[in-house]
Amino acid sequence: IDKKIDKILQKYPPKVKKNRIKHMLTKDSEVGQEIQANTRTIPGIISNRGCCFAGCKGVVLGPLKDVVHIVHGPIGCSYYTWGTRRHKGRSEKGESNFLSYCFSTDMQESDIVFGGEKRLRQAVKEAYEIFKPEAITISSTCPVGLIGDDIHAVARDAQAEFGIQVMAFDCEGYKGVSQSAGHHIANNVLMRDVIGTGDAEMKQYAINVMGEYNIGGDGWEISRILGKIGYHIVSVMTGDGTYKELKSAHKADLNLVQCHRSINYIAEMIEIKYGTPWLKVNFVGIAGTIESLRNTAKYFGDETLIKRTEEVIVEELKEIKESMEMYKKICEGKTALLFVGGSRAHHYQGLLKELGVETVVAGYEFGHRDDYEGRDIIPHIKLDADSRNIPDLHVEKDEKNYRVYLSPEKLAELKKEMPLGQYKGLIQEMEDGSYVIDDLNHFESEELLKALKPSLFCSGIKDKYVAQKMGIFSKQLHSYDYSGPYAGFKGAVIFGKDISMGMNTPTWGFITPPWKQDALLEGEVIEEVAT
Ligand code: CFM
Ligand code: HCA
Repeated sequence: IDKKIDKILQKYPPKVKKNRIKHMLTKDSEVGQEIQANTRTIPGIISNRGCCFAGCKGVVLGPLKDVVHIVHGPIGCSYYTWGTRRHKGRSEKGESNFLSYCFSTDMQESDIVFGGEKRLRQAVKEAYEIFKPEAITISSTCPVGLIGDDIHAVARDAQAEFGIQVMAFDCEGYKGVSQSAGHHIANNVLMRDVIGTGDAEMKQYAINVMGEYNIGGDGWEISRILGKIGYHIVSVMTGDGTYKELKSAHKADLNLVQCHRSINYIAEMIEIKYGTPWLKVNFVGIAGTIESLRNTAKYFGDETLIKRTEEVIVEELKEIKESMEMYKKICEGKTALLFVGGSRAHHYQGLLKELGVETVVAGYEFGHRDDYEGRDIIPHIKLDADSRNIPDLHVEKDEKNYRVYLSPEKLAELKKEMPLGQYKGLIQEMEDGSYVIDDLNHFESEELLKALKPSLFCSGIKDKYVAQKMGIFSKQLHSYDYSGPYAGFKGAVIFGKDISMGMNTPTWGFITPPWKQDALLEGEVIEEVAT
């Protein structure tokens, strides 16, 4: 690790330094590099990570719009995440959309002491009677695991009584080391209980778009392009998605994987059980979008589809060319620090490069080593107690529904040309000399901002304002600061516009951080006199 980073680490006690240094590297393409990831955050350190419940209910399940998602827990777990992730959903006339609601059992002290099952049964009953959803999910928060409410028994009984699927998720916040555990738990139940239960009619070029959550409308822009080319989108997992569509996802001819971290379990399991291969795509950035579209068309191998893809690319590029050139002129030469959950710190690097912005630091909150180093290292990842806690779902070939779209020979040939069943990870994208840092914390973020003075800090709500008070523009790459879409062709222009405005506003020059002006606390210590 180089001097700048070492200086930051000097402030730590030796044991902490020894731990943190394993989560950092300076990119050097001459050597194979390893990074530690998906391990516990050191107690006492404030990092940006969320919890297992957030990854399960908030990330993977939440966007399914025709489902009522009941949170079994105290109200805060629901309320503080109610709509903040901005996974948008809209429905045609007559379809249900419960996304704007917040369903919680609102556990009180007496439920914690005497048990909350009765309250949960009542909540499921009310939700069914009032909303008549396609399905209901029940997600556990921390106290539920501690007091031992049997959410599975409640789900079973409700399913028998109401005749709709009721699924229970053991995603107590404290499980695992981050949101990532929750993704896995959600993936397992959706694979076991939903995917494979439907029999929808398939059209030509049937695909699923996986790991796309329609934040700020990204999924809509991606679907617009894929639809224009002529793909039949069977399901989106899970942005603006439905339970109804998910049931037939096993019948698609190809799975596109946008966010590898959150959905790779389903992608892998579908391939084993039903034979459908998955292709790693990235629809953020123009080059990424074009490459993803070309690979998808090539998989199907149909000349008309390949030709149509090229036509759409030309048409779309024509529309955005001028604006992208203009924003590039404004952004050229700037630098960025990216710190997001498990995929965007990788996905946004291409788009930033297209706008002339160099990524000097990038890292994930909770990505695993394969998200950094590529899937080839998966067999070498050491399992620790925390990962062992998250059950793997074992699936086998479904003889009746297993289909082979391409011959094994053709598939092997294509694998040499495109990331089919493969992900190369974030590190390979980085320039030599740039830093990769896992599970960055607030102290390190502030020190890095001071040392590197980037023009752009791409992160989330927890640290955005610290950067801005230092005079550095911060763009939330989670919620997009209420803007978007940023994916696809049209999204690239919106992103270019947003960061051009943000970095160049004269405001930053007028800011003096409050802690440089005044002492944070004022007053004098006096002896209290009893009256
Ligand atoms: Fe995947 Fe996501 Fe991300 Fe993620 Fe998330 Fe998110 Fe994210 Mo926030 S699924 S890993 S758990 S791309 S909610 S839509 S923005 S941390 S980088
Ligand atoms: C989560 C959701 C989050 C938080 C974003 C942030 C999101 O992890 O529970 O910290 O700004 O994208 O909404 O990642």
